[in-house]
Amino acid sequence: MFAVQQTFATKTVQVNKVNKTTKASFVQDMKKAAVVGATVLMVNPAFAATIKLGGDNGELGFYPPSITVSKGETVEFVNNKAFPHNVVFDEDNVPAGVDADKISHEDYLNGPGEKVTNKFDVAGTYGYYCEPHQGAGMQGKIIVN
Ligand SMILES: [Cu+2]
Repeated sequence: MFAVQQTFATKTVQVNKVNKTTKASFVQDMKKAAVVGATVLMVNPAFAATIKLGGDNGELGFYPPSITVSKGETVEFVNNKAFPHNVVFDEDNVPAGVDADKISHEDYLNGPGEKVTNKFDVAGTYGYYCEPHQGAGMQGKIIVN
């Protein structure tokens, strides 16, 4: 948003010393800029936390393994070490009405820094695990308030 606001300021200065024709196109530009601004807000939902897939020393786990976020916030899962990993929500441990399959990311994350995100709109507790490392205890919990 800061960059957009700066553009507005620059254009305002220009408009003050030019004619009405330019002023009309400035209004058009303002409308376009407003649309762009709204789009930016839509693709940048409230960001809550980053969870690392694999510990810094190659531990098979999610770090941090348990977090609490607010409804509507987005959590990102970033591939760190000891991949491949994936993020699968436990159908027996998500809030009623939430489809665990739909919010899971079953495709393996194979490269460092690869990420997937989830936006949580329903309050409750979400249990999840990594399929390849479930046996090694790679699981986590997200509490949405
Ligand atoms: Cu894993």
